[in-house]
Amino acid sequence: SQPQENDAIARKLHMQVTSTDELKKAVGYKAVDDHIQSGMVVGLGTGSTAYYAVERLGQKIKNGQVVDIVAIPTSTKTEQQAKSWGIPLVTLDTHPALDVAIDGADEVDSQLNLVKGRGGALLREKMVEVEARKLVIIVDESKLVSGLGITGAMPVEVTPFCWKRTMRRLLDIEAFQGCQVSAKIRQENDQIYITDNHNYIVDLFFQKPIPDLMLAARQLIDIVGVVEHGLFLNMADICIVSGKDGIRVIE
Ligand code: ABF
Repeated sequence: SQPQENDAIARKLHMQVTSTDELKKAVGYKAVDDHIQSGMVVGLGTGSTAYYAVERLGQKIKNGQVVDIVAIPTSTKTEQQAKSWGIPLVTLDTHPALDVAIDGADEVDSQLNLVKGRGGALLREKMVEVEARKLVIIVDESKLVSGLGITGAMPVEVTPFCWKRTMRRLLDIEAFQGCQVSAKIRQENDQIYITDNHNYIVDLFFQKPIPDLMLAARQLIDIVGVVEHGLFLNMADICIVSGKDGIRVIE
């Protein structure tokens, strides 16, 4: 009957949600356990996977398992979560070199090149994570791809001033020819989405993966009006991946 069927669907959905969450928690906790020691300067990522790394670090500081940690958050959201745990926070201005940063990603290729920023925090993430001696990426296996750019948006943070012109310029990038690129200004509740840095985000969509990532990265940042883009190339050192068969580490 209909109500029973609905119940079964609800149970199945609940199991899927729980299990994806468990996968995220497993990698978040492992990243902290394996890579954070007392005395470190730590970069804290943003998103539903990085959330668990912040939670684990908060727990370990609270019960004295690690001491003398200072952390740099990559978004106001993470800053709030870290504060709620009493994690001591500093900035790149006073602590320009990080021992480690831990963050999620939207896509990860076999070379550990990444698409990041679907959560909107790409600029602070990149500023913080380029300064980390070790960048640890935590994902569930759905994020692993054979070529970057096809599972969803590749975000580009742009200045609000004349953003339509910047968006048109993005569509003309030579490195995207052949990828059938399209662009959309990011919105939230029918309003243009505004980043922590008071900028906008243009989401680029591709029908085919970006063939030359280095060229694309250069041509993106060369456009006046582009603040930063979501291609994180040659930055990740380690990727911790969880899937139904357990956890594995790619280096
Ligand atoms: C951050 O959070 C972003 O760079 C990326 O967009 C997002 C991934 O979020 P989640 O872990 O929730 O999928 O890491």
